[in-house]
Amino acid sequence: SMESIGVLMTNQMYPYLEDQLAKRFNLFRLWNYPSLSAFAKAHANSIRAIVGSTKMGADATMIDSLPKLEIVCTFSVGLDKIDLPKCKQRGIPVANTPDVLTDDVADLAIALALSVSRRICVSDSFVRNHSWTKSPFYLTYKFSGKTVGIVGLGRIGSAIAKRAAAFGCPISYHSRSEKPDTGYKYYSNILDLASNSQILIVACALTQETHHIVNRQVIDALGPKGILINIGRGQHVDEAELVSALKEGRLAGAGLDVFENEPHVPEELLSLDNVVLVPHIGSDTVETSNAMADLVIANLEAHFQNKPLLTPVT
Ligand code: 8YV
Repeated sequence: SMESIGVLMTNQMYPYLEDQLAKRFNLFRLWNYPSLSAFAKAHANSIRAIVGSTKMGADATMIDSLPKLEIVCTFSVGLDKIDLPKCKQRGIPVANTPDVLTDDVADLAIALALSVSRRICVSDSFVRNHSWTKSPFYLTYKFSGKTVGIVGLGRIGSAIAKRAAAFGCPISYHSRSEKPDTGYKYYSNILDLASNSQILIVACALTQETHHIVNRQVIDALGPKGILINIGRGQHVDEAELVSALKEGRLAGAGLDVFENEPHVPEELLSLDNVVLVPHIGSDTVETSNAMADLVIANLEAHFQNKPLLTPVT
């Protein structure tokens, strides 16, 4: 039985995951304590595992304050909130939740591209506020056949490419290196990708190299008819530059699941009708959240049974 093993959850994520962790382990909830240091003072030596999320992962301070820490799991595919070099230095394995969320995040990217192009949200309001009885809705733009540029052709980027290809969209991508046998056009420079795309979709991991990878130059290369979709991380995009480009008509529209300072969204975006804004819901379906939670549990159990992790981060 693993009931005596201390596991620290960094914040409230998903009730099913919390229930399952509480059933199997000695679960500690960091949010019930006034601070990390107050928690560590009382329980540091009890904690052998951290379960983190995109809201709060495991930074160097947290890792350093838990001397018995053996494993870090994150309820996310993204690893940007985990100090990986620190984990490596301490010999602490890390597990995330790849694959199970790929379809949902790719679906949302396409949904945002369609919603921005076809003005789904604005036209829904148009019906609800009775505007339709006064005039027809204005014309929108096609999504099918538009050239789609994908930043990051990993699991999620590839799933987006496959979907967009089914809409007849020619696909290009940018990543650190060219991938073999994709059938998609590769650009080693994101500016060239943006110049040759009508819709640019950000789907890479957040690292030092990809912070603000979409800057003013990239936005201007995408141009006044271009649409930006971001299902990666808010920090991939220089948000202030995005806002001014949208306001000044230097970019046609944007569909955003992620923001630089979540849950805060720049006030100026809220009044723009050429943007679709959703609250970081890429993987938030019942099916996928359950699968992610089960994967977190399975990784923890594997670790404490001295078995290989299911989804180790290497
Ligand atoms: C969140 C995500 O984990 O996996 C990621 O990296 O950003 C999302 O899937 C999800 O919203 C649960 O917090």
